[in-house]
This record gives sequence, structure tokens and C-alpha cells, in this order.
Amino acid sequence: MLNIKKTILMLIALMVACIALYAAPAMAHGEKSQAAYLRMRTLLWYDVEVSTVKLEVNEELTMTGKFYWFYDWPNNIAKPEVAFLNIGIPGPVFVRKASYINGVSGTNSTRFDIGETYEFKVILKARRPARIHMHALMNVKEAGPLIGPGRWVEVTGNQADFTNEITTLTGETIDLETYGLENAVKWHIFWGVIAAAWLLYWIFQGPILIPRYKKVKLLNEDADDMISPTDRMVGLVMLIGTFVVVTWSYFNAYQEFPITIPLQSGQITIPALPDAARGVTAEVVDARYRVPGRALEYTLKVTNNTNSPIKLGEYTAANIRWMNPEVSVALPADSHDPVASNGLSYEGGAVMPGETKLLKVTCTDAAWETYRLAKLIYDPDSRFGGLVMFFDEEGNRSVIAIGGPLIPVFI
Ligand SMILES: [Cu+2]
Repeated sequence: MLNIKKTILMLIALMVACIALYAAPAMAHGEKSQAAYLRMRTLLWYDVEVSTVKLEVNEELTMTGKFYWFYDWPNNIAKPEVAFLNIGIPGPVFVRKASYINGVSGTNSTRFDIGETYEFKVILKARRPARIHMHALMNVKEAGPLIGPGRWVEVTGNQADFTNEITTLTGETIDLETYGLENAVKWHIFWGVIAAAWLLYWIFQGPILIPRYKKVKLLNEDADDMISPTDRMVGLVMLIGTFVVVTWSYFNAYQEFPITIPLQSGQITIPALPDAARGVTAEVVDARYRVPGRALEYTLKVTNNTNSPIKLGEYTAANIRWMNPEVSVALPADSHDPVASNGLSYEGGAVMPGETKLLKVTCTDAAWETYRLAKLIYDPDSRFGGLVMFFDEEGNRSVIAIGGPLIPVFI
């Protein structure tokens, strides 16, 4: 009888544990839950590419791209005074070997200018076999993570083969994967044993807790007699021994590593890229979106100051790309790449050199709904942003940031 009860209880406990521990794999990585206006009006990523999507442990992958800090930065979001170029992956499936922003090392945090464009390059080395959705990511102090486009990347092989070797300025080649580990474990065990020995010594010295408390009460002023001369001697040996080991190990470590430096931190300012607009200006005259619906419609006042006719080829916002296939062709890189290859159309045709005209643009795709930009209706600031890309007859691209109030249409 008792056994059946026990078995049932154990099964219930096991079930609860399983339910508590089970977590479904995340398919999207947080971006959809961020406010739509935030995603459209903070950091706009484009040209993001990975050098490979399938590689083995120890092989390298390079992620490159550009990002633009939206000129109409939301008031309630901290400005990128301290920002760090990161990569959004589930733990160190890769280790970052190097990162560059406009060719300058991105090891530390950086200050960026609103309204400016930068390009980045991150070199990663595969460490653990996994299939992951890798995102470009910018951490902005007090604003949080600004998530860039993601790509499915698969690492094969064996983690045991992974090495992360570097050569120090003292000429020694070390493997960062295991360097110093043995020493750290050794010293922690050593001090743990000393602490345990001290505790055990007193536990075996006779009554503890309540009996001892009673004895102290009973002996009253003579309670100190409970500590014998041997006890005092053991205490003294422990005290002096600790000082001796600390001092000796300090000098020993100094002798073994005579050249050490403090943790390198600090901040650099990186000059921005030249303006990508190339003499083309565009501003939003009015903009609407349908609720419910999947269409974003806006009128652009475009001036072409280049010497070649230009056509609108792409609008991108919140990592979604609406393409005008007559001008610029792009296909989704994988199943989770929101590229609407045929999503953009417009009335107005080419803008001639020196001409200013109005273009009526329609951006349609399910991504507007699935990536929850339609949730702009819940945002406290119904303004949108994005980048429009014009192409001239030679294929030269002009990238212009646009934005403004976005009015919902209900019927
Ligand atoms: Cu993702």
C-alpha cells in the first residue's frame, strides 16, 4: 500500500519537474515583441550578410552589414552614448575573434551619432555544434538590445576539438578555452578544505549549539575555560598559516606572471561613413496603414540632384525589406528572412535629374502582420521610419531615411 502511494507521489513529482524544466525552443528571438515604433525608429540595419551558413567547429564565419541611427530618435529611448556591437546567439556557440566598426576595433563600447551610418564586420569562430538563428545586435546602455536581421547557421563537428589559441605579448601561446582553469579549481579547493577543516575541528570538540549554549550559561564568567590551550594553539596556527600562504602565493604568482595589465576598458568614438543619400532627398508627405491589413501606403516628395534618373527599389524597416523587383531584386536568405521580393510598388515612375516629384508608394506583405508592425496601433507614438533606396540606371544606390506620422485607416 505504502509503495503504491510512494510510486504515485514520485510520478507526480517527476511530471511537475518535467513540465517545469521543459522549454520549447524559441523560433523568433525577441524582436517581434518589441514595440513597432521602436523597431522602425531606432537602429535600421541593411546589407547584413553572413559568409557561410554551414560550418564545422573551429571554422570561421564573418558577418558584415551596415546600420543607420534613425534621425528621429524616440524621446523615451536613451541615445547611443554608450553602445556595444554584439551578436545575438544562445551562449558561445561561436566565440568572437574580432569585430570592427568602420575598420576600428569594436572590442569596447562606442559612442554613435544619431543620423549617421556605420558599417560593421564581426569575425566568429565556431565552438559548439548547433543550429542557431544568429542575429546582428546592438546593446545600447539604458535602451536595451536593438536586434538586427537574423540568419539560420548550422555548426557541425565536436566541441571537444575546439581550440581558442592566442599568443600573448610575452610570447606565450595559450588556449583560452582552458587557460587558468586548473589553477582556479586548485585554489578554490585548497581554501575550501581549510574552511571545512576549521569547522570540523570545532564540531568534534564537543557540544555545539543548544548544549553549548546551556554550558556557557552554567559556567557564566568562567565560560572562556571551555576553550582549551590546544584550541587556542590551533586557532593561532590557522591564523598565521593563512597569512603565510596568502603572502607566499602572492609573491609566487608575481614571479610566475611578472607582466600583467589591468582590465582594458574605455570608449572610443568612431567617425561615421559618408552620406549614402548621394544628393537624393525624400520626405514623407502623408502616410497611412490599414487596420486590420497588411498595407503601408505613403507619399514621398523626392528630389533628384544626381545626374541620372532614379527609381525606387526598396523600402526597409524593422529588418523587413519590401522590394520593387523591377528595380532591385532580393530573395529571402532562409525561412525566417522577411524579404517581400514583390512587396513594393509605386506610382510616379523615374525621377529625372533636377526634378522634384511626388511618388505614391504601397508596401504590402504578410510580414507587416507577422512581425507585428501592425501593432503600431498599441504604441504611444504613431510615427514610423525606415530607409528608402533609389537606384539610378547604372545601379548606383542612394539610401535615404524617411519617417513621419503614420495614420491608421479603419475602413
Ligand atoms: Cu532569431
